[in-house]
Amino acid sequence: MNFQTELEKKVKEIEGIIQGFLPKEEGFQAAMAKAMNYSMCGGGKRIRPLLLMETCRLFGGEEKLAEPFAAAIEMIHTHSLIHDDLPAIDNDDYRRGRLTTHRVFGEAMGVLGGVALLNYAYETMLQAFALTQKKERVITAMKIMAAKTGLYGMLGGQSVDVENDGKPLDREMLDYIYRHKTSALIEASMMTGAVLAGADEEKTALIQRAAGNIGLAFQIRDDVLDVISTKEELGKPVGSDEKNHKITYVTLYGIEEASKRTEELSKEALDILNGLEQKNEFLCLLVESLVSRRK
Ligand code: GRG
Repeated sequence: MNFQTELEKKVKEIEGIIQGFLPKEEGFQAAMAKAMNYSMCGGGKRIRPLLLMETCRLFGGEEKLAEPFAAAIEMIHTHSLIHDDLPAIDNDDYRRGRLTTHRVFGEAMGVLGGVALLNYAYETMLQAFALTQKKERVITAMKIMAAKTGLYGMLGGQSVDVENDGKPLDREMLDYIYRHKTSALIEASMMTGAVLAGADEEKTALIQRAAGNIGLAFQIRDDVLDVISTKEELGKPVGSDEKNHKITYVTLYGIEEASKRTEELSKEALDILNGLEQKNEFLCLLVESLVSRRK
C-alpha cells in the first residue's frame, strides 16, 4: 500500500463528510455560522476523524453510522483550538496557516462560535440515531464523547494547564495534563469508532489504552515541532512554548529524550493494535506516521 496516496484519498473523504454536516450560513445567525465554518474549513490534518473512521473499519463497522461522529469530533477539536487561541488563553494570531477565528470575526464571535461548534457537535452526533436500529451503540458512543471532552477529560486537562501556567511542573503533572488535554480526544475518537462498530468492552478498553499512548506521543511530538519546525510547515509561529515560558517534555528532557519517548509510546500502541485479531494496515501506518510528522 502507498500510504501517502491512501492518506490523501482518505483525508479527501473526511473533508466531504465534514462538509455534509456543516451549518448553513443563512438567517439572522449567519455571521456565527460563518465563523464556525471558517475555522472548520481551515485545513487541519483531520487526524481525529481519520482515527475514528479507521477504528470503525478495524472492527468491520458501518461507515455511515460513524460519519456524524467523525464530523463531530473535528467540531469539538476545532472548538478547543478557537478557544485556545483567544486572548484570554494563548492570544495567538495564526492557526492552520491563516488568521485565527477571533482575529477575523472579533473576540465575541470567537467565544460564541467556539461554544456553538461544541454544541453543534452534539446536534450532529444525535443524527446518528436515525441511521441505525442499534441505538445503544450511539448512546454509549455519545457518553464516551461527553466524558472524554469535559471536566474529567480535555477541558479538565486544559484547566490544569492554564492554572499551572508559568509554575514548575514535574513529570507526573505534565503527564496528567497531556493525557487529558490531548489524549482524551484521541481516546474519544478511537473508542467511539470501536463502539459504533460493535466492539465489546474488553476490545474498547484495549483501544482506549492504545489511543492514550498515541495521544501522549502526539502531544510530545507537538512539543518537539514547536522547536524544530517552521512557521510555514506548522501554519502557526514556532518557539511559542519558549516565548511563553511553558514547561514541556522538551524543556524537561530535551529533544532527543522526548523523541525517544514518542517512539516508545507509539510502539506500545502498535503492539496493542497488532495483538488484536482484527487488522487494519492503514490505521497502523497512520499511527506510525504521527511519530515523525512535520506538522
Ligand atoms: C473552553 C475557554 C475554553 C478553552 C478550551 C480545551 C482547550 C481550550 C484547548 C485544548 C487544548 C489543546 C489546544 C491541546 C493541544 C492539542 C493539540 C496538539 C492540538 C493540535 O492538533 P492538530 O495538530 O491540529 O491535530 P490540526 O490543525 O491539524 O487539526
